[in-house]
Amino acid sequence: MLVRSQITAERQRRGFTIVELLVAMALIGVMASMVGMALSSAQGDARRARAKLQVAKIREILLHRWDDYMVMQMPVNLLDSGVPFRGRQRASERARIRLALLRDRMRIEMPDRITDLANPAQSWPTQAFDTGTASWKTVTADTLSAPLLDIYRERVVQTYVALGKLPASATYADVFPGGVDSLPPSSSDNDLWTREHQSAECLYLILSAMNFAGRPALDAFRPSEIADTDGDSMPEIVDPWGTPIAWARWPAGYWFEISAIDARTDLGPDGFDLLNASVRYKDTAVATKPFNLQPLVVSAGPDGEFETRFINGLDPDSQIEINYVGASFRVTLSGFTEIDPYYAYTDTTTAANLKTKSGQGGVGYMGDLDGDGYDASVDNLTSSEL
Ligand SMILES: [Ca+2]
Ligand SMILES: [Ca+2]
Ligand SMILES: [Ca+2]
Ligand SMILES: [Ca+2]
Repeated sequence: MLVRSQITAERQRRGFTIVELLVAMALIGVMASMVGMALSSAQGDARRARAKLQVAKIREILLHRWDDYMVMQMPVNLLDSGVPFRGRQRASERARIRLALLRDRMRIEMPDRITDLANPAQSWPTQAFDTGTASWKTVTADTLSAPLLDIYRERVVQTYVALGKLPASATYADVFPGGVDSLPPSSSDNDLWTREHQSAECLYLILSAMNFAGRPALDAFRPSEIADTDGDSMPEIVDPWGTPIAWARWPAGYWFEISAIDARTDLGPDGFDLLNASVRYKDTAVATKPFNLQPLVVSAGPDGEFETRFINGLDPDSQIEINYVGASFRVTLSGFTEIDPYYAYTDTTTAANLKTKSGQGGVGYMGDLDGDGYDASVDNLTSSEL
């Protein structure tokens, strides 16, 4: 019979063989990597949850303003040389002019690109059909007042004045010395505002001039969530992976992409145009009728890439950017012209085109835009999926 001390001595003498040691080390390695994977996936989950929360918060703040526009009065003035407009179509013509003014006001007050801020309220030389005289008449709409535009512009100018990049006497035009169309994409060749991340920078501007739940909207974000990632001194809200959170005011292309969706049926009619007064209804050549659009807020996700059309204002493929007041981006009929939230670059005359490759010009379109075989938008977090 072995006594306890003999067993202990036997064990001590044996020690570990090389094989045992190697197995133990391999096991420790596997366990360590399992713990590491669990930790990093927990970290990834936590980041996704945080990004979701940010996107939801921004969406809620934007929708708060969005809803105000539904009932907002517009200075519609249906007069023809001082003679009141007559005829049954009076209501729908009024609604059409109101829609044009309303969209212009939304463009200015909820900018998602620099051109929205660079172009002031437009005058809308319009015509309206008077059934009383059975003729088109030139009508006038009063000039839109958009006080927020001045606030945004002043903030941009003061940012650069404070940094000594512009003189104290500078005006908004000085931010674009070569004109807004020649704005450089990145800050390597410009020390003022740049196109890169412009939608995120516009989003920050909007939030900076807004109250939400009785407090400045920016109070809803921690200082660590605000950064200037592209070095042009215009801040952005950044997601947990350090990428600016982008947004699109009229993301019609987001819905064109999803072929299973018939936007008009599934999203309902344009909530701002209850009388179906838009030019798109009148023009039989335009198949895509307006549907209900809500703002789209997007985090690029863990890969930091959007692959979303125009969301950065930088189109990697064609370097063309939608300027909503530009003549070629509007819909026009019988001299009546309106801003077109449903604009897509190529042939927009059939709904089918908007859902295929040729329709990828729609704002908010997500997919493999750079054609490298990988769709970097699949891990994006968007407000439409909340
Ligand atoms: Ca920028
Ligand atoms: Ca910036
Ligand atoms: Ca992505
Ligand atoms: Ca790609």
